[in-house]
Amino acid sequence: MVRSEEGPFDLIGDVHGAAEALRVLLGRLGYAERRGSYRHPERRAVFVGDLLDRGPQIREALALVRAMVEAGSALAVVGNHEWNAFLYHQPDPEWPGEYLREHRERHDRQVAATLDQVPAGELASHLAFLRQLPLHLDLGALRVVHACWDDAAIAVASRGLARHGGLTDAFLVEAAREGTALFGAVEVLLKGREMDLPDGVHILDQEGRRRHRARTRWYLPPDGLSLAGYAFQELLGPAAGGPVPTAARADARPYPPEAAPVFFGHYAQPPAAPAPLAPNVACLDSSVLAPGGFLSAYRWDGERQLEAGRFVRTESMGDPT
Ligand SMILES: [Mn+2]
Repeated sequence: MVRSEEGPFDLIGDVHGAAEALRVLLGRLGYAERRGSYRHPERRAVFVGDLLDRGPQIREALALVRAMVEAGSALAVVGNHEWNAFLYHQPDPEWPGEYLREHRERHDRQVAATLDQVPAGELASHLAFLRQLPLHLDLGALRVVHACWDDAAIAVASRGLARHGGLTDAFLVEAAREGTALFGAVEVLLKGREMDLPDGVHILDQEGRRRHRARTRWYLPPDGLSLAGYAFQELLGPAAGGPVPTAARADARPYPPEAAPVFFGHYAQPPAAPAPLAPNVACLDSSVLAPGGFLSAYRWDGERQLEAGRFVRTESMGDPT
C-alpha cells in the first residue's frame, strides 16, 4: 500500500517506561507484534517523546519503540527527558570530569530509574539511536513536538542541526550553554514557554516547594485570560485570578487557529476524559504513572479539526493494586 506523509497516524503520549501500558494501547490501536516489532497494516505510530525515566519498564519501552522506528512502523521526536539524558551522559569538553548536564543530586534522581534498569552498554546504544530522532516533525497536515510548537525556535534549531550535522557532540555543547540561541530554541521546543508570576501567586513544584514561574498555555492568546487560565499548572494564592503579566503577554505567540493540527506531550494533564485543548491542538501526556493516570493516543485520519472521540486510552495503570 502507499503511505503518504499525511498518514494515517496514531499519536502516542509520554510513555516514561510504562511498557506494559504501551503494549495495551498498541493492541487497542490495532498494532500486533510481527517479525520483532509492533506493526499495523495501514497505520504508523508517532511518539511525542519522553520514553524513558520514572517508570517500571524503561528497558522494554526503549527496545519496543526503537524496534518500531527501525521497522518503519513508527516515528518519534525527542522529549526533554531524552534531551536531558544526552547532556547527562556527554562529557563537557571545557571542564574535564564534568558533564554537559551536571551530575548533581536532583539530576541524578531524575535519571536513577533509567540507570538502574538499563545496562550501560544498552543505554549508550539507545541514546545513539535517540540522537537520530528529530526535535520536531512537520508532516504537512500534521505537526508533532514534545512541548511547544514555535516557528522561530524551529528555525533556530533547524539551522543548528544543519550547521552541526544533526544532534552531534558539537550541537549538544552549544545547546547546553545557557544564553546561546540554540539553548533557548531547544528549551522552548522541549520544555515549552514559562512566565514569571507576580507576588501573591505561586505553584508547588514536585518537591512541594513554592515557585514563582509557571508553564504557559502557549497556544492561547493571553488577552482576556486570567493568570490561572493562561497557566498550564495549578496556581495558588490570592492573585491567581489576576491578569497575565505584561512581559508574558509580550512573549506570547499563540498557535494560529488555521494552522495544521499540532500534537505534543510534556504537560501532565489531570486525569479526565481526553479532549483537544483547541480545535487544532492536543496534548497526549495523561500522566501514565500517576494514580488515576493512563496512556493516551489519538487516531488521526487527516482531519483538520480534532475530535474528542478519536482519543484512545488505557485503563489507569498507576493505581496501586
Ligand atoms: Mn516532558
